[in-house]
Formats: sequence, C-alpha cells, structure tokens
Amino acid sequence: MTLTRIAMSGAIAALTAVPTLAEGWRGWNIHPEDYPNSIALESFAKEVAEKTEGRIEPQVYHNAVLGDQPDAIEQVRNGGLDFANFNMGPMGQIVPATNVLSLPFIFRDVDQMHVVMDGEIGQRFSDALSEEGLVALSWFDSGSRSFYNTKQAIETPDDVKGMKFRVMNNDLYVQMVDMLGGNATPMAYGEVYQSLKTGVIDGAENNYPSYDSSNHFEVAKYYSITNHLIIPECLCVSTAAWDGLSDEDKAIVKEAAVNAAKEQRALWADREMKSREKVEAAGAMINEVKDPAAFQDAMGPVYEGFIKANPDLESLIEDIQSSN
Ligand code: GTR
Repeated sequence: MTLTRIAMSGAIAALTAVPTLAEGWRGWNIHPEDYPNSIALESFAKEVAEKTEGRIEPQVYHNAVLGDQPDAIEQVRNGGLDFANFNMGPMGQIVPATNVLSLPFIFRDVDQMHVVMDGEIGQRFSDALSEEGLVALSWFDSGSRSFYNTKQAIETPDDVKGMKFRVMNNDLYVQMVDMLGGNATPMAYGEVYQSLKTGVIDGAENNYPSYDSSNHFEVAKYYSITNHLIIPECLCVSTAAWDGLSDEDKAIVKEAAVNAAKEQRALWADREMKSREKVEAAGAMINEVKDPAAFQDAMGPVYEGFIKANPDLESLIEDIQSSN
C-alpha cells in the first residue's frame, strides 16, 4: 500500500514537501543481466515506475540470488516476493493444470505455443495460476528444449540409454527421460554446471540461450536437437501485490507486462541465433536427431499416465493439440 506522509516542521506544515513512500516491489529472475528475459524485466520495472510516477518501484534481482525457482514460486505465492519470470516447468508441481505445458511435444512449434498462450487457452492457465496466488500478466518465450551431454551425439532414443540427465523439478520430466531409457535427476539450475563438470550427471536439456548463458556448453558439448519441450514462461505478480493496486495502477502494470513480453520475444529470436553461433564457435557439436518421431512415439506412456491421473485435463490437451 502506498503511504503518504506530510512532513511537519515545528508548527508549520511544510506544504512543499509531500513525499510519497513508494511501494518497493522485489522481483525474482533466474538469468544473468544480458539475457532477453532480464532485459524485458528491467523494461517492465522502468515502465511501471515511470507510469505510476514512483508509486510502485519494482526492482529485479537477477541470477537467482533470491533463491532457486521452486522456492521463488512459493515466495511469490505467499507474497514474500512481488513478481517474477517463471518457467511453467517447476510450476506444474504446484498448479497441476500447468503440467499440460510440460507434456513432451505438446506444441507443434513455438508459433503454435504463442497462439495458444495469447488466446482463450492461455487465459485458462492464468485462471488456474490465480487460484494459487499468482497473477500471470503476460507470456514469455522459452524456445524449445533439446538434450545435451558430455559423452556422445544422440541420434536415436537408444543413445539415451543409461545416461543420467538433470531435469527441472517435475515428475513428468523424470518419466520423459525414463521412457527413453535414461535416468533423470531433478536438480536446481545453478547446480548443473558443476554436476556436469564432475560427472555427477552426463547431461541436461535446455534451449540455446540457456545452454549458452549457463556455460553448460563448455562442459557438455554434444547438443542434439530433439525439441522435446516447448514451455512458456509467465511474467507473474503475487496476488498480494496485485490486490493492493488501484484499478489505474493495475492497468499500468498489465500494459507494462504485455510490452515486456513483446520485447522479450523479439530479443529471444535474435538471442537463439546468436547463442547457437556462439556455442558452435566454441566447439559445441550440434546434430539433428535422425528420426524425431521416434522420440515423440516413446512418450505415449507419459500421456497415458498423465490422463489417467488427471482425467479432467484431457480436454485441455485436445484443445491445445487441435488449435492452429
Ligand atoms: C531456462 C528457464 C529457467 C529455468 C531453466 C532450468 O530455460 O528460462 O526459468 O527453468 O531453464 O532449466 O532450470
């Protein structure tokens, strides 16, 4: 809540000085400052501060200094943090409907993901999030994720057999790697570099910009294009912070978030290309898998198990798959 204090000096009210104590909003971000998401979050913070004339002053904390992603989700939910850019991967453990977005190959491509998330279906995810203390104001891009490892190029699902992969914190990813014959270890993002380096794990999976910015390419040089996950990310505000806003400020914050998403998506497209060039120049070996359908076919049991456990979400899956 915005507090206004009138400074008094002796018996004379200093009518010239009516300082408004700004609402300082703390924002969580996992990425370094030069990452597309980070730049867009900074733009969001700037636009909100300017347009609310300082009533809200968001500050972004980069590099996961405020904790790892599952912790940060809890903190935003309980109002300990005010906003964040979250990947829907770890969100699935808290908001079950968002698990649909973690089903491997759920989207045909990134364009379909944009159409779905910006439309009526995206609103259904926002509604589910809002029941859990999170107001999703806009959707960022996170490209598509592929496997990389320290040992060999992956050409067929058989090549995954016996390898140990880090996954984000979500049971669906454990099943996904299981179905390919590998072993999955959920682990915080910040621990992956060292774990790859010391051989605790053989590989991980991510998009080009994260493979690049995390320096994982230095220690795991085989990047095999499977495009198995296309997971959107939200710019989310805590319900506690949101509910404290006037209608005017809500409109400002919403518009700033939509603008930030536009900027992020434009920066993303450029960064994907640059990251790919950078890691290749540094010696990463990138290959297309021989038969992408073989990876997709292996995911049948993941879908069957998911629908069995969440029959109410089957129609949501169908709606996504049948949208253009
Ligand atoms: C990145 C994503 C992060 C985080 C990370 C991970 O692509 O933007 O939010 O989820 O992947 O693998 O943990």
